[in-house]
Amino acid sequence: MVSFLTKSHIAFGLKSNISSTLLQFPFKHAVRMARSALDEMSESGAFIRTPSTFRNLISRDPNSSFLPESGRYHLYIAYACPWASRCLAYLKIKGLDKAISFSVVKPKWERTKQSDEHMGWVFPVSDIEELGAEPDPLNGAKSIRELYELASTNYSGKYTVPVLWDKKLRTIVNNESLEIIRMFNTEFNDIAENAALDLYPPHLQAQIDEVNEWIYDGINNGVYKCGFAKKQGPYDEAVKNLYEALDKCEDILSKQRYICGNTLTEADIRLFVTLIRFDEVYVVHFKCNKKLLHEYPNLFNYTKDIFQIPGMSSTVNMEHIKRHYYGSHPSIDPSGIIPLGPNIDYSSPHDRGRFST
Ligand SMILES: N[C@@H](CCC(=O)N[C@@H](CS)C(=O)NCC(=O)O)C(=O)O
Repeated sequence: MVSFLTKSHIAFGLKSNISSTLLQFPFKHAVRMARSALDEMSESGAFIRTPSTFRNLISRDPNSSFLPESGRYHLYIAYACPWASRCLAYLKIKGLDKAISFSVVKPKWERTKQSDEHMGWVFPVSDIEELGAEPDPLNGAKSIRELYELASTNYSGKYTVPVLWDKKLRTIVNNESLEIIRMFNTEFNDIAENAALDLYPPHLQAQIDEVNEWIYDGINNGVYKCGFAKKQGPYDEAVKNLYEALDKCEDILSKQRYICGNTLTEADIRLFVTLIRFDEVYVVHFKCNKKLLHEYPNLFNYTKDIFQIPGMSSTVNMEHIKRHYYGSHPSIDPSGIIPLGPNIDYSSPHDRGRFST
């Protein structure tokens, strides 16, 4: 049975381990949630992210409804989105891009229907309309919203990317990047070209979980809390937490190559997707300008190091990233003007080879 997470199950779902039993709930179940990130606001003016809804797990367990078959799944992403980009990064570095296809939406949000005002991710109508994006090859959908509506007739949450789509059952398997990357890490190892790479090895799991928690809160989601705060108090608090977390990373990275030691892990991929957007977008658009990334010697060189892992640079499309953020949030940037700089070259040499791996 496919699972569809309801509000009352969200707390459990977020705490549950990826390998735990599938959440078994009626598929066609309505959820009342925010329609867009711009609605995710508490009364105090703080940004509060809504949990993801489709939480099925692909598993090698023969009883699973979602077996890890080559050619069965499709990943819908936006290059702009850090959460979607971490899934794409896994596709590339695990060598899964022949087994799992992917497609990219247009960077700038547009109206998803003529009949209402919702703005969101849409597909170009042809291969030449938008460099780096393509029409939906599977369902001919005009928007990511349409995919959610195909998967559930009464869905009322946000229409987010990433979306992991099952071509066989014609539904959304999962729309939570944290779970998607864990599945990519372990469940496809019979077909992954780089099966030996384990980004969540058992002996580091406790450490990865621990750093993920404060990096998510302070940095990954922290930049959004800075940018979408509607009042000075929540902004001040978010920016303080952000820079405490960045300073902590800088300190860790002054002693070792990666965030959990001298081995690349999930924690690095999760941190990277925010760092690569920092100076180009978050500094200006989300008011994270107390200190720039390239002013942190270790964090800056670390970002280049991860960027230069084979396959990673292809997951970073800075043109899409900038056009999305500066063009899609009129409540914080009504002009939509894209700042010119700073155009940092992350492929230039770094100094991280000074640590043994
Ligand atoms: N928890 C989700 C978050 C995904 C998410 O927030 N995606 C954003 C783009 S960065 C989105 O699609 N937003 C659409 C909207 O807010 O309407 C995940 O990590 O997969």
